[in-house]
Amino acid sequence: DGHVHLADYVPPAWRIRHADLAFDLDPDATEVHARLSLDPDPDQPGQPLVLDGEELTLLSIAVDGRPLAADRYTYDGATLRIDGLAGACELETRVRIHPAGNTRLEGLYPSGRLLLTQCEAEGFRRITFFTDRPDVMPRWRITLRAARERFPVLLANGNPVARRELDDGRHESTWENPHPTPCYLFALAAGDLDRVTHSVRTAEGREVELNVWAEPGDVARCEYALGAIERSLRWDERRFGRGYDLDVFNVVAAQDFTMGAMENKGLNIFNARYILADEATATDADFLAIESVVAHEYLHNWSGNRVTLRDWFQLSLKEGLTVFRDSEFSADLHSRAIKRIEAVRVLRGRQFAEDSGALAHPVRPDRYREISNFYTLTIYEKGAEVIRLLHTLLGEDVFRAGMDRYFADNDGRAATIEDFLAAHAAASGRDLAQFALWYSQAGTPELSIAEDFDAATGDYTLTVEQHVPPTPGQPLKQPMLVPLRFALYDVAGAAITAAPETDAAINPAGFHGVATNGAIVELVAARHVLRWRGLPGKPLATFNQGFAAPVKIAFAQSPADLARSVRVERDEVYRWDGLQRLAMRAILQHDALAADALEAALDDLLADPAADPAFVAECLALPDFDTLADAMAPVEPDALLDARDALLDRLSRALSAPLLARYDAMADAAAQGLEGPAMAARALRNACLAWLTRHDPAARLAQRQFDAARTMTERGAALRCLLHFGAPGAAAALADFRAQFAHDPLVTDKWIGWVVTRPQASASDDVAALLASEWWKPANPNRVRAVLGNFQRGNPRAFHRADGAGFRLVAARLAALDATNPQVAARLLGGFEGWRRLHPPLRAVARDTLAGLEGQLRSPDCRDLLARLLVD
Ligand code: HT7
Ligand code: ZN
Repeated sequence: DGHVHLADYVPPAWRIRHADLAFDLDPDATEVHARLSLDPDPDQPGQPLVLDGEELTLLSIAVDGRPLAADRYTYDGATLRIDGLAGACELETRVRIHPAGNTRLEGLYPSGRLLLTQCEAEGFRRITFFTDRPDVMPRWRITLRAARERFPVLLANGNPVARRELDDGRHESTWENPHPTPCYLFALAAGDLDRVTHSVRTAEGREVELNVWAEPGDVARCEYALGAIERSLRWDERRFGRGYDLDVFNVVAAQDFTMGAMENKGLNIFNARYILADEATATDADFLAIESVVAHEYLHNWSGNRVTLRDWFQLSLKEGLTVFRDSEFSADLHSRAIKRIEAVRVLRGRQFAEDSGALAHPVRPDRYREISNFYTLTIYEKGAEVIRLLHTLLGEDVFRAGMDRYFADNDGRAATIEDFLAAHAAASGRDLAQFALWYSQAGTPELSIAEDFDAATGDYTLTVEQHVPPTPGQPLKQPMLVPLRFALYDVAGAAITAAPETDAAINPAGFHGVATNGAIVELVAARHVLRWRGLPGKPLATFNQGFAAPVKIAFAQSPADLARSVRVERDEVYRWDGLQRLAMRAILQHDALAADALEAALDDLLADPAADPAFVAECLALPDFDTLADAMAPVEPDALLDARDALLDRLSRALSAPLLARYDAMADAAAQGLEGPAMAARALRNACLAWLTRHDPAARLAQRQFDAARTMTERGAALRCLLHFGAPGAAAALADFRAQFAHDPLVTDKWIGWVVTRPQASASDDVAALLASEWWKPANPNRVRAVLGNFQRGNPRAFHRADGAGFRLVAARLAALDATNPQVAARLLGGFEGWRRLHPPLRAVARDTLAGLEGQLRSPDCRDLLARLLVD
């Protein structure tokens, strides 16, 4: 059926002990000479050698120095097969490839004047014949040769070992990577690159040269990324005891890149948007994203590279773990609460939608047709949540012991999620069998909590029921192990510390009950009862502080109690979440009491000098479309967005005085600088500005901020307000901004993003105009995301137009995009994942749009997605 199945795993019949590659680089015809030292698996003798190879022109082939006769091998365009090899041998192939014709940005491809590679997941087969799977891990020697003038810098994995001049103006550079490394981590970069550099001595005493490379005009904007590498290196030493293991760490910025960045061993290649930054061209959010992606790729050196994957089903073993690690890095360096709130926003808005849509899958899928379609929010973000759950269950010290054990036991190996859990089970002495369901069951667990208070006896009970909804291919689910944080407060707001009764009569066997700190109950069954006896009054219960468990909670509570819990509870994530819930009730249930309570709470927050301005800004950001849609069935986009707008209008009008006061009072604090307080001040000022502009038809405040801005954070937010509220000065401001940054593709992506997210149905006309303009560059993934990705994900009003114009705008581009870059096309197609939850008329339009794509999309990526989207 075209699927690869987890259950079918068989170790490779041949191992590659060493790979020696030599490249003669040329955009039009690159020759790759590979010498592979091969060993047969003694447990699988007599197997043919089968190597992957795609779009390769085979020039020569030899075994142990002797050319191989044509009848000794076959190549069908996908695999090279050699029968009758007796034992360990050396295979030598020479192939020709055509980088200039590579629009898929997989394998070796041009970006501007550079030549670069992207091999994860299965791109290395487009470079040379190889066993393109992660459990084949040779050591590497890589030689690059190219014209010196055109390609003065030649970089590859590992340490540089030799350089020399050749004839005809060419030169050669040789690299050695002594660590066993799968081919998906192979990389080279060649071209006219400049760098910023900094040397550090690691805790183990190794001198390491850190370099960030970019096209010459861009290096001035690489300093921040360079600093972020050093911070990541230090943090991994401190928090996980992990050191760096080569003499150089190179990072290259590329304008054309399908994803965010790639953790190739010793040579990370980045989308330029996650490297280039200064205060004039990058926002505060950009700086934080750069630091976090730099950390993510750096941290992969242990979680992914030193310990790699047995097969692609284990993808979350490196991605979920590395997202957990990078989020801890950011939390340790900046505000833990803000980092968590932002992660929860993404999780609840986007991952929960994935989990309840047509493309839902477990953190470890058990089959796939196209692995590129599994670089998802579930693998990354939910995968990180599962690691966080383990951390919550075990505590920092035991978790660290488990991680040490995992790294020690699996260093240099291709591991599985079982290996990971075994290390933690051994370190903690806990049975993690039920916990493992988090990896195999898709869907977001739902907890329904009911309370009962008997005023006569003072007995208080909480009944907690768990339900995991059906998902494609998984109709029935078992209860998961959920560590549920909770607290009870008395009428005076003091915490009730007594542990509940959880006796055997009312709880299932194996129930762990309440952890010793009294704050966590480990749910293991579909139903639990917690009982407190003899309380003097009805307590106030709060749940899931820190959003410790990635679950949905339904707890019937009055708006007044919810608002009181936000005042009583100290956990900032809970407090933010409580306000979000009031907003959801106001929007989705038109609950006027919830709206009143929200207004009062925000009024208090705006007046509270002790509140972190960044936190207040988070509270002013009402739940987004995805989060609201997840709680509505069926989804009526216009009704939902009208109700959201109505609440925003009401709140911003009622709170205009404190909003303006806060905006003005923070002007000084928001002046230049990347320190936390300055960023926080800008975040809150910009949040206030967006609310205030709703009732400022001339948008005077936004215009003033635009004219006086010293940073992109201020200028960009002001321009966005001018555009989104149709201010009289919007067109002139846009023209001015566009001209100022015409030469900069990343800043051009920004204004395009603000134009296409104007929250009116007519924004689709602006998108159509952009698609017909000189700014539409379909070969550049960042630009495709700027125009179509932002429109689809960031403009729910126009994308969901009742006449289908929004859907068609995206769909009409898919066939052409699919022919050039299937992964970019597949991302956009995946943006239709929620179509079945739309209300009937719009659902019919979506179905027709998707059905119309059948037969038009040729790549395995898009065909797989389309089939999953349309299956009944
Ligand atoms: N590990 C990297 C994944 C990635 C990728 C996957 C498919 C196609 C292109 C790609 N570029 C990068 C990124 C990361 O998670 O660190
Ligand atoms: Zn990653």
